[in-house]
Amino acid sequence: MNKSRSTSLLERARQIIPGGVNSPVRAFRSVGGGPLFIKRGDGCRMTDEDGNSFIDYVGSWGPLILGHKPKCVIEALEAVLEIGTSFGAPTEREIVLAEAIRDAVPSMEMLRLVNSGTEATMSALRVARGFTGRDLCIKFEGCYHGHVDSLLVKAGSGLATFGLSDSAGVPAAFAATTISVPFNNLAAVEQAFDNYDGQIASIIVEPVAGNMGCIPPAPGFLEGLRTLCTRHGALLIFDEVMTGFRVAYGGAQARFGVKPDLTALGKIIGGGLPIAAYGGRADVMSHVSPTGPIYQAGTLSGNPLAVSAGIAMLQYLKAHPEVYTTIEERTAALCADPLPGVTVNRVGSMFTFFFTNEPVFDYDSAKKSNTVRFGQFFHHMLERGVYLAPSQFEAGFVGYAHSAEDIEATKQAAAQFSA
Ligand code: KE4
Repeated sequence: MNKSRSTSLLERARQIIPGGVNSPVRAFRSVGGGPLFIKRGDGCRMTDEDGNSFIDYVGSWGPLILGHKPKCVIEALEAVLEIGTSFGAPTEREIVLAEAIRDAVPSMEMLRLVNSGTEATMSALRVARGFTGRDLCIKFEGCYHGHVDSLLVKAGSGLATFGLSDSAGVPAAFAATTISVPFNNLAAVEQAFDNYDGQIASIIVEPVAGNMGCIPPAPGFLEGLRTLCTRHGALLIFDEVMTGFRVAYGGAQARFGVKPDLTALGKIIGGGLPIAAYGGRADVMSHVSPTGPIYQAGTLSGNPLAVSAGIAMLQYLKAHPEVYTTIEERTAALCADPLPGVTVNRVGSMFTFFFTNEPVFDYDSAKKSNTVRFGQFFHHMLERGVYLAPSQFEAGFVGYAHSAEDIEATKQAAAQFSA
């Protein structure tokens, strides 16, 4: 595969952008080799600067549930350009999008639009602290909620003790406000509440983990978190930036029937444009400035460009429920009959091929995967025109633009790999 233009562009990019990328996972560091520089996307395909074409299972890390350049979004963007891109003042469109989100996710009685998933989770965390008057938060090892200082932590020494900074530049004091426990481990959560009862403002969880690879909630796990939060007066935050409008029109909370107090959304609600949202119980959100003492703001929050794309996306998904049945069927087909030595986890249209024979139910079990073999598989597939997420610890996504033929071609390419 000719990569000469990507290679030269990477050298040029590295001179001015750290690692040549605007987000670390794009650098292919965990699979080896250099990233491909993409020229365009069309439907389920991307074409790189050397003219190589790929079936794309990253989909911009989740937003592109309808594939690249869906007609509904492009038409909405073309239309809104007539009136402008940003005003820094309220517009009717923001109400329309907020109402569409609440219609799909009724637990979000009130919400605020922001510009990234990180902003959404950071704000939800602050709201939980401001509402409860407590400082601590419980998160789960392997779950990622954006680059929020206090959430860039790795598990502390004990099972349910304070986190340790997992990034340079994060003060230990910030990390110490987060208790990191194993995903799918309710006993560890109960232990944390016992250790720090009355001090825990929230639990934040990816209801389906996607950032250590795809890991479903164990039966009763989400229900258990709901019970514990209610019992201890903490707020349950579902980080649905990835699962929102992905695993169901109403997100994981609809699919699993568990109602959080706050939800963070992103990715799909922007239709590929930068937009996110956080929200939940009206009695909680009414504490957000200017109606309450919890401050949160954003210059481009609710800008008409991104909001118009989001409205078009959500209106399409609401009007076409067949999107969900189709992508679920296509992903099930893709994940059927895995290679020897591969464990497949799937929820709806998000999936991960773990290179391990063991079940994968938390971060420790995910880390048993053979990341070298995954890297070899990744490049094997890339050479055959299939673009997977460039890390064992990421989820892949099937969108409505992936045809049955694309799925079959992908399976044929995988079948040629000697596990
Ligand atoms: P952003 O700030 O990247 O918009 O969203 C952060 C975020 C929050 N919550 C969840 C559950 C997420 O998956 C993310 C971002 N996901 C990663 C993919 N693993 C984005 C890819 C990247 O970092 O470049």
